[in-house]
Amino acid sequence: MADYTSCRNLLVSKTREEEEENEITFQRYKEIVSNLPKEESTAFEKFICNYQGFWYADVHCQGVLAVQEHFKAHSTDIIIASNPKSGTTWIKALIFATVTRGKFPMDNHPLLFETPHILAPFLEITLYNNRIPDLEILPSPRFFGTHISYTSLPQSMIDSGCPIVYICRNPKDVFVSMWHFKNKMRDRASKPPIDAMEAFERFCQGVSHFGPFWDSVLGYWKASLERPQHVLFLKYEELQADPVVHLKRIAQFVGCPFTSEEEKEEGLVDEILRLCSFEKLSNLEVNKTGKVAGSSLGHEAFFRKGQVGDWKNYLTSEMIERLDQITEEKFHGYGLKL
Ligand code: PAP
Repeated sequence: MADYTSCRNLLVSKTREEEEENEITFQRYKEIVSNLPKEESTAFEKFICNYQGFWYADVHCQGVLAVQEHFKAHSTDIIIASNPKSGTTWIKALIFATVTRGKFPMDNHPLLFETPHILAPFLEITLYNNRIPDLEILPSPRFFGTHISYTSLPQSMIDSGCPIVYICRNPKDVFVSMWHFKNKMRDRASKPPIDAMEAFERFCQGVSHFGPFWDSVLGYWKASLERPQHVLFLKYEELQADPVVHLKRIAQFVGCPFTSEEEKEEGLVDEILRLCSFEKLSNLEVNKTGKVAGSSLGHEAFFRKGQVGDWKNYLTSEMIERLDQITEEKFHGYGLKL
């Protein structure tokens, strides 16, 4: 019977025919991507390309094209969207544990043995990476992650009305987290660390993976105002400050609110928050030593400090002023503060 780790089976082609079919399909995507505007990348690949106003590594852009053409949403799907380094791993774990509560004992929970990135796999990065997977084999509800901008989401996702939870984070912490992450990836590819100022300049210009950061955030912010029953907009900092309130909001939004017995007598809200805490997840064997499917990158790369305001330890006053000013200008008139 399929379980939530079945996604691992989707990451390998079963037959020679399947492999050939995928090769033909992706050859077409590669051609499209090769004709897109490009900029040199600050991560490990050579270039990032611009598609529908957003910047992607070539391989991720092929994934976006495949998702747009092939992904068929179910109304029961739960989509976890974000710009990278905004708290994706955390929110994936929280939503998975909340929605599947009662299905697994807490002392033998899938999150103790599997990374949140397999339980709620990324569409364009993991599942549609050089293949068209049969997602119908996954148990319901299906959990998917994505960094695709709201305006580029596949139409079937919008039409299905499935819940989309977006998490955003202060761009100063996003930049610092991304800078560390990219240096880890470059280290694995035997490349020297990126110059912090160069990376900063690119980020400010919007030339960052799945960016411009501000356009990603605004797209989901506007959608959450226009379709509040379909798009929930969360902030990493608010989740850190008041996790109980926000976890209950999430549960309500995805259609499985906590009963007062679950909350008060069984202490389930607190138990889920403990299970998904940075301290708990980052100390599990799977997250300390496991590797990202199909990559030499360790899961530990997704757990660094998990704090609000670490930017104070890295950014100069000029950098802070510049990022604050861009954020102020970009969000002016939209009623959004980060
Ligand atoms: P992704 O979008 O690339 O999948 P994402 O999980 O958003 O990654 O980014 C990792 C950040 O979330 C790290 O932030 P930091 O570099 O500032 O430390 C990571 O530490 C943080 N993070 C991961 N898990 C948790 C958690 N359980 N609670 C709070 N923060 C977390």
